[in-house]
Amino acid sequence: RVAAYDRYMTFEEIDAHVHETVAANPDVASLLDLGLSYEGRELHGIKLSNGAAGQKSVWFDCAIHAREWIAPPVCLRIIDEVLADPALRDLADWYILPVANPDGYSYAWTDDRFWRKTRRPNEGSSCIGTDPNRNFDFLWDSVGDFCSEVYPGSSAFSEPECGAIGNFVASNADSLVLYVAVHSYGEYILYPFGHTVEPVPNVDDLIAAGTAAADAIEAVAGARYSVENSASGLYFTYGASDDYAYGINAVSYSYTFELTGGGSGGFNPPASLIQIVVDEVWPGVKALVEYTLAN
Ligand code: 0X9
Ligand code: ZN
Repeated sequence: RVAAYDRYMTFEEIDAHVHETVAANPDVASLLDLGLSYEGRELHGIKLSNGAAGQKSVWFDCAIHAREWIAPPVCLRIIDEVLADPALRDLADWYILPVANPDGYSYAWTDDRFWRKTRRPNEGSSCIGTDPNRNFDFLWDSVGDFCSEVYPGSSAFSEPECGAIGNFVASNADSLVLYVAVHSYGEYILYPFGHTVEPVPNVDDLIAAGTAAADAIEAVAGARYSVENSASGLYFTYGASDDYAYGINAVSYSYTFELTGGGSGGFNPPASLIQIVVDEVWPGVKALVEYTLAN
């Protein structure tokens, strides 16, 4: 059962799709159950595996930022591809979380198309939510006020969505090789860290693997994505998910994909772009996984 790529899917549709996909493919797919969001929505993804013991694993999450609707289709496309190709399941076990911030994603459908944060109220303020990509427990820093779009929360992992991902990543460090957070926008493949431009020890490997992904995208879509250090390519950050996964040594390869923008402000690409984006990004994902598992 293939997802829709000609329109955006609601959280309920995506969640139903996840459950149907697991039910229809019991031999290779199982539910990735990370618990509940603040408002009680399911943090449900999919594990795809050949069932062999001792496999390495790779992680993808999408839409930890509520308004980045172009991201979940990329996660769903990864699921389609890995279901269809046993060789991909022989490479690694795949963990894919299509909507990492379901409360925010749902609010972006019902109330505010450009909502970014979680939906947990902040005590003593009328401004709601925390930037989940500043809430991870690696160099978490209490900067900014409640109303800031990058408010990091009252403490590291104050947000259940972030704690759930962080806990999974930390407790699967033995098998995990690659962590990818899928965001929009800007057409970047970003590698750690966000708090310093100082090169990390395996920066050459990070750049080589990221470049393999960018080259695979270029082969189908032309030169588009640039491979950059988060801090120098974008801006300085603390407490981001990719830096957490890398910083606690859960993975040796960690990235943020910033997909294509388009439409108002870049966060609202027309639905006609979905198919194009998933078609061009998948070869990059495949190349990245092949590279990181071989090195
Ligand atoms: O600022 C972010 O969280 C990401 N950009 S977005 O426009 N999607 O909000 C970039 C995060 C990159 N990773 C790190 N800075 N560690
Ligand atoms: Zn984002």
